Amino acid sequence: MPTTQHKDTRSQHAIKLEERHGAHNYHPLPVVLERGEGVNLWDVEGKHYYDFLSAYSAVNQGHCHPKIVGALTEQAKKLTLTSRAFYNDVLGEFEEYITGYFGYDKVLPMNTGAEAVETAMKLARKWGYTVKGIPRGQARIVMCSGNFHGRTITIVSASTDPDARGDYGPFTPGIDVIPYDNIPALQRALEHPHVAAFLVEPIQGEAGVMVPHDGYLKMAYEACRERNVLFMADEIQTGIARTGKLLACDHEGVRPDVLILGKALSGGVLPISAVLADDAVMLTIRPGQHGSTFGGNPIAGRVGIAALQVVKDERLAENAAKLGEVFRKSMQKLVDEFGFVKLVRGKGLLNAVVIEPRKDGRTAWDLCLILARHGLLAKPTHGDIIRFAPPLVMNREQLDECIAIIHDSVKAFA
Ligand code: IF1
Repeated sequence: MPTTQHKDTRSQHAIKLEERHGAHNYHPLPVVLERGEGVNLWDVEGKHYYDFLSAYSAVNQGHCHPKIVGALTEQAKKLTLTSRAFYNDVLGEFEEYITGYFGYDKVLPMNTGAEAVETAMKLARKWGYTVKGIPRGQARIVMCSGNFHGRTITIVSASTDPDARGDYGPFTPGIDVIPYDNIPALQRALEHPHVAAFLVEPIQGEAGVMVPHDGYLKMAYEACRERNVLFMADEIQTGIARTGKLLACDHEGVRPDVLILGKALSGGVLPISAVLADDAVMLTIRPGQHGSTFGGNPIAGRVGIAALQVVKDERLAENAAKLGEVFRKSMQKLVDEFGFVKLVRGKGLLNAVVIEPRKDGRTAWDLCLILARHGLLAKPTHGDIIRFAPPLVMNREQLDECIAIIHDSVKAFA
């Protein structure tokens, strides 16, 4: 028998390289992407996919948006980084733009989401000691079970996910974890006089797109008001038009005391995050007390402005609201047609479908493999949940095509 010379495809090659040389802290779907444009992705073999993850909502504006990439490349040719040891001619403009856009006195720019969450937690403690009068070293921050706010040691100190937390102790003290979507539990936690802040996701993303009951955010905000506790919203995933409003808190008319943004603040071209608050809170941090080498760099400033402009110019919140309704209605039809499709939930274009694992052991992972084969990329989580979150620049025709793909894939899975 002639020996067959097995030559790896380009996909296999790329996967093997990562396996061999990269840390094994991820288990990706076996798709190797090379190019993106709007809602479209192509792999190294040239196969086309619709993106239904949007890099966890970082590319709300679509892949490689020309205005955002244009802002990036123009500024990159001129000045990339000065550090904050000096002023640069972009940062102030960005700060004016973003504070006007979201309606806050001040912004503190960082890079990743986790850094912005850490910043908010430091801000809460600082405010707690210097304004609220909490005895030094005693401040507490209330957070929710099922939360996901990033991966630093302090943030995973608040995590209830054994994978996120396991073997990373000792943990940061001063964090109280209460059940999500539970006002009595919050009220009890807030009785402690040393609570500086309540930090919450308006919809829990990682937990599987857990949408709290109507009125939860409003009641939580009021409970915080009553106790002189800062209401801090992590809108890193839910913000910037994803749920059909500029912010998920807008659905309940809640204005967080501290607003945390990341991901889509750059449209996915580089890490940009930000914490917004009014002077009474933000000015408690004085020069030298917090910072970052890259936070507020000129490229980030130009990209941030462009990314937020695109959201307004292209009416992405309205589009997310409209297409979200269509999407959930179609998924509800799947629930009615296929017994193992348990339910659909979400807001705007942040949605999840829950799949009952099959008797033969196949899970949401296997359905995602079928979806990929049919040309649609979505990510399974917790074994039985598939998150569906396309870029917000999708149009109705594309969505209809995607719904057909999902239908065919579910049928093939059944
Ligand atoms: C990964 C999940 C999403 C976030 C919220 C802060 C951060 C995130 C609400 C930290 C980050 C990510 C990180 C990403 C997977 C992802 C995720 F599956 F883990 F849950 F989006 F749903 N607050 N979310 O969702 O932001 O420091 O990463 O910039 O691979 O860990 P970051």
